[in-house]
Amino acid sequence: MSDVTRRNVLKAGAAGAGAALVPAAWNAADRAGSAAPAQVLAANDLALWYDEPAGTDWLRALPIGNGRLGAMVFGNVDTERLQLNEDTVWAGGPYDSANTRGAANLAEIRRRVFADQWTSAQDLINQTMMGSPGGQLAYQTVGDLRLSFGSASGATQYNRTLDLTTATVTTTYVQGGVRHQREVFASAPDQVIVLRLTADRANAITFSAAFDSPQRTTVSSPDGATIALDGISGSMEGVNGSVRFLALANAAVTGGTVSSSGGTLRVSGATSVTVLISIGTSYVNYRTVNGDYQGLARNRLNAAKSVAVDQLRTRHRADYQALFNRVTIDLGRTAAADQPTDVRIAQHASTNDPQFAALLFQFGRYLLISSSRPGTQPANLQGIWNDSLTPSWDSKYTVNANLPMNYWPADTTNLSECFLPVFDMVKDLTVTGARVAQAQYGAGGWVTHHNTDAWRGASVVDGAFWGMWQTGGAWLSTLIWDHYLFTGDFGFLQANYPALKGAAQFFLDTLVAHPTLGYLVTNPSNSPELAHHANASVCAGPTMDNQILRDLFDAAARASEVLGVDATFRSQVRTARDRLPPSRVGSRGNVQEWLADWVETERTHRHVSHLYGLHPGNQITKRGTPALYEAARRTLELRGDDGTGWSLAWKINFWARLEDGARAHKLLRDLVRTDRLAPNMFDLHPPFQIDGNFGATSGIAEMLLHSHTGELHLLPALPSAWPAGQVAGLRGRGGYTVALAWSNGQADEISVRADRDGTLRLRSRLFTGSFTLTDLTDGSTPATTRPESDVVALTVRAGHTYRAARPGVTPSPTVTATPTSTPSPTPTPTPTTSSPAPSGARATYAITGSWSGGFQAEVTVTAGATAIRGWTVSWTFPNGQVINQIWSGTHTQNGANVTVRNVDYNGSVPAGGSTTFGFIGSAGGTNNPPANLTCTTT
Ligand code: FUC
Repeated sequence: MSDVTRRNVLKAGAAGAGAALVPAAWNAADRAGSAAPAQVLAANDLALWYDEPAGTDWLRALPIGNGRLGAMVFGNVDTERLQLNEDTVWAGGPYDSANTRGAANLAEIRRRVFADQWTSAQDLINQTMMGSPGGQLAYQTVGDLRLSFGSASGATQYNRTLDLTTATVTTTYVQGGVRHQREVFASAPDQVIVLRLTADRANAITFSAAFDSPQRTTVSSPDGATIALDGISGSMEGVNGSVRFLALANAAVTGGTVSSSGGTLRVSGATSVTVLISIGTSYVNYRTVNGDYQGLARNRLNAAKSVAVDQLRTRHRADYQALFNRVTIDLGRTAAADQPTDVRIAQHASTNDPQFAALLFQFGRYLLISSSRPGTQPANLQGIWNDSLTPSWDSKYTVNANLPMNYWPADTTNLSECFLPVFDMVKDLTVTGARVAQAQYGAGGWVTHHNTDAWRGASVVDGAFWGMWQTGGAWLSTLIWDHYLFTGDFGFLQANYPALKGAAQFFLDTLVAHPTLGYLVTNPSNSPELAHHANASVCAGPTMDNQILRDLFDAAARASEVLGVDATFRSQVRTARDRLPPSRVGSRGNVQEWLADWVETERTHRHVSHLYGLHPGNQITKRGTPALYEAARRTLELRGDDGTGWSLAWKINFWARLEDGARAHKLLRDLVRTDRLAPNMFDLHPPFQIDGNFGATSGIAEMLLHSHTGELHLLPALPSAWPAGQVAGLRGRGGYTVALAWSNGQADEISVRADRDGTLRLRSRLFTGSFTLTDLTDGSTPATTRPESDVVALTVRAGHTYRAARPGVTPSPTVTATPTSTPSPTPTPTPTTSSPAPSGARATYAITGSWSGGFQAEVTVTAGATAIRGWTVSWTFPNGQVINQIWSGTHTQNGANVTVRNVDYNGSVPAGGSTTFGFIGSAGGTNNPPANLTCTTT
């Protein structure tokens, strides 16, 4: 099958294989006299709730997750179904995606592009530049755990909720005079899914439970209270399935009996039951798949079994709330919030329901916390929730829009550490992408095209029309710098600078001078997925590439300055930057999408890639580039408001940056429709794609706070639909945590906590009238300058909170409480390396990310001239640091002394090769590197 045909099949797959994720047209009628359950009111309406079970509809089931493990909870009275995921269960196995025929044909491909022979250039790309395989591999389901309770008849008082304040799904009903309750949560600290069943009459709980799966699996009963599902991921694209996994479910009962045989668990006459679900996989990293998956599953289960369920719950909540509670938002409440969640979606167009925007905002934060934690895989196209072996677009990582969008809310909504899996992935891509850079472009550095997967495929896939886009790795690398602007984490910048530098190096090596315009341009590339002439997307120097590369080169240069390294490279990068084509206004008054003033073949295409510079970038701004800014508005008018879920979500962000609250709010309402939001609030491309959820959360944050132009702009795009409200805990670049309250569409009070010393510029209409400004930390009145009528500038000090208010406004506790923040981490010292073991192997310890009270570190074991079979690394923590979670290694910690071994992971490393394990630790204050770092090998 040709690659182009293949892509068409993939597209059809959206309606075929992935059809389960496309809801049948659905509706939900107003419930007369409806009132939210007490639990929902207790959660301050931050809960999804329903008065009916999900039945067989996956898009009515409710997601839980701990970053790694995920489940969709159906809440049926007769059969509870937990559809299970583990984020490393991917089809296939390690592969090298580089196509060695590429480099030899590049000159001819470029010639054809510059000669406007685009489709013939595409033909040659399809013949010589496609990755091997020509498509990537899919994220896959583990299977289901089903609990059969018997008949549902006679059940009354049914409801189910997903409480966003506790990350718990609860199902309750009354049957036969007994009130039953099921509570399900996915614990990050204990790495298990917990299903707790209780009843208000003794000995009332009876059910049987079994696993099933579409994967190649076997089921068994390893002991009298446990069932097991042992399987292997599917083969795909000619790559054999190689991720082994073991799911275990164990039941502990009070007041009844439990037994297990033949893969079926039987609980009879219990008063309460705790079912623990543990999953281990053999995926170690993108190139190693022989981890001890059974040991991992068993160890986690055994550890959790020794913890009382109340303790599991307490630890889960504390861990989750430490993230979730950082941001509070209140946009007002109307009676619309008394209806079940599906009714609210179905009625949204005809009701005034401002609380729904707050719910959608917090749901996005919930999903990010639940699908992306330090040490896990990044959130993919479906986060971690997927019931299929052949999900739409493989449920992988699409880099030309969707993956970056997933992480837009990470820093702005104060979930900085949830971002870290992306940087781990980028680090992997610097290796696989370097291979592709070398083989296909004869270039240094690294490159990634429009998609990647668990194996870190970096080549061109799906055909030239879609895949021949060079700036995927570049875009991902800009996130390194942007993340640093929020956190000020020097150690993070230092650890990730090689990726930034390598991405820039690739373009220093591959940009070519345009034959007539003289600019340095990418060739071949495209403006994502859009034809400029019939069947031709491939071109040279599309606007999006130029904008991304300006950001990349700026980021690489500034990072090298901050780190005090690579002065020559820095000046090369700056010289190249100045030769990139500028963004231009086209003949229709729009931003030109390509170097030439072409008109797109599809006028309302979902991608609006050439406005990257408006959002997430900052090259098109109201006050900095007024002509382009107007052109951006015109571009959006020409494209129209319609689009897929993620396209609508991006447009919310665009209109917020255009400071048009009414239009941003209109787009938000467009997204809350039954064809764009499922009953369970999952965003619909359709089918389900999680980017729209994350994009919407980001968009709402962008309506309330901007920080992309060197100032904090408060309420830049407040719609009249939210006349009064409060938000606290949003983050701004520069290391600011912001809270504010408003009424009549105007800010009443603003508080800003600074992580770092510096100069703060605040823009708000508040400053056009009289106002007070106080340093709440020392009670002083800071001196200000007034560069513009609505701007104040002041010198701020690290750790101080500043409050500006209209005179007479009573301080609101939410706003004036020192907002939770990510304090500036202490500067991280350079990585520490052990002296060599007798085998010549060494261990290098580096901190790769820090946040309030915690940090992520990686230790790389590099073999010397001799191959090693196994390793042990030990060290002493000098400042009371504690390891909470570790991956690709097994650890013990006694006081300050840590030992990590490759017991559960294969630690063999060839001569000169290396392997890395990582961990998350807590650090109260100082976080100095370890003493006595040693590496011993076998
Ligand atoms: C890009 C988009 C599609 C979809 C897919 C996952 O190809 O153009 O709309 O989001 O990624």
